[in-house]
Amino acid sequence: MAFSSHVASRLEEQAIELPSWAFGNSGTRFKVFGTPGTPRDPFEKIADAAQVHKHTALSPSVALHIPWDKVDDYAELRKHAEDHGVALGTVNSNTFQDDDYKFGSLAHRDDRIRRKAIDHHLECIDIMDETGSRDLKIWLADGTNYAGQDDMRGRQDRMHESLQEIYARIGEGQRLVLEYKIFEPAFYHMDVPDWGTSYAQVAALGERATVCLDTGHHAPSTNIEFIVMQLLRLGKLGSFDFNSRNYADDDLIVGAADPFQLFRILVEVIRGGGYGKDGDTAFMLDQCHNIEDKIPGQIRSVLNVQEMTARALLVDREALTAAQIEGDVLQAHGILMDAFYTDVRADLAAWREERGLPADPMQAFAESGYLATIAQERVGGVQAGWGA
Ligand code: LRH
Ligand code: MN
Repeated sequence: MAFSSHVASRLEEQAIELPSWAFGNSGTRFKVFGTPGTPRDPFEKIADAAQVHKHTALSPSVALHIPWDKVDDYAELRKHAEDHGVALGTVNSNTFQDDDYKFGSLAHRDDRIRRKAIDHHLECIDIMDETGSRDLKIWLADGTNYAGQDDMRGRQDRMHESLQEIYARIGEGQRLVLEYKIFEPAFYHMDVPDWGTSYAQVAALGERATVCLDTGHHAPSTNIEFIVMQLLRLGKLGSFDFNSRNYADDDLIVGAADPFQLFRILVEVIRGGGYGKDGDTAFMLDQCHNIEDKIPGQIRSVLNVQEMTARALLVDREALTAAQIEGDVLQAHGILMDAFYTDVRADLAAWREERGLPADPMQAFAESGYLATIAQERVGGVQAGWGA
């Protein structure tokens, strides 16, 4: 049974931004593995990201991370992206790899350190003006490791002041998205540990400030779709960092560890008006392919999001609402599970072919020989990574 025209057209509204850093080398504290053909600069990262969009039409933009993607000429980088059929997306700041930020950045006690961190964010907004990016994404490693190490209240107040100065520079058509994370690299408290803190901080800034929800940044067994519902209800779910995890911030392929959770999250995104062309919630991947090939890893990821989106779009909302009003617990639950258990893979393959896309993008990319080509061409130089 093919998709209804409604579902088929809703699927065309999907756009999942790719993280430039997923195409570079990444790993753990134990080892960062290299791979033949790994990009050496942002231009090669964007060329690789464009391969994902070429085979899926799902990922029209690439997020940058500063300074990992620093270049002399952002207009040239923007043109390069456009020549490859993609756009430059979210600009991610980085105040987690400089010795000065050992005890924090925007929340730091020292005026000089806070000044430095604020100026880095103002530089990121200058870059957004050149790349045409909408979102400045701020994730702070700020926090403490031991109780009593610092005054948590004072840190919140200093962070607020710093964010206010950054927010004042956010221009027309631009947004600030503040990402939260429950722990790591701080192991006692993070200054933005949860959605409530991020919401409190962005609500105090203004309407162009929103929350970023990274699916790997919660305590185990957190009902993430409840947070999605609430942030959409409050009009503050600015963006997702999609990935999956079994234990902590594993940054694995989205949907790999818990496809049902991804489905439940997308059901709430659609129900809350955050999906598609009318939604205001950006979808981004934030993943690291430590051992698997990176481009196929990203293709698999966007296909996983597409597949669970298709299933979520199949939820019979009318019947579900009727069962909920009835208080028919098992009927209501059953209706949601029917959609989740609907195998949409063949319909998606047909949907792709109808739009001139390969029915099986993973196979099409494998047969393209692109990986062998870049492994051959990209000899010498330094493979890109987190530069930690
Ligand atoms: C922090 C984080 C953040 C990025 C980084 C690459 O864990 O999720 O979004 O800056 O990963
Ligand atoms: Mn993230």
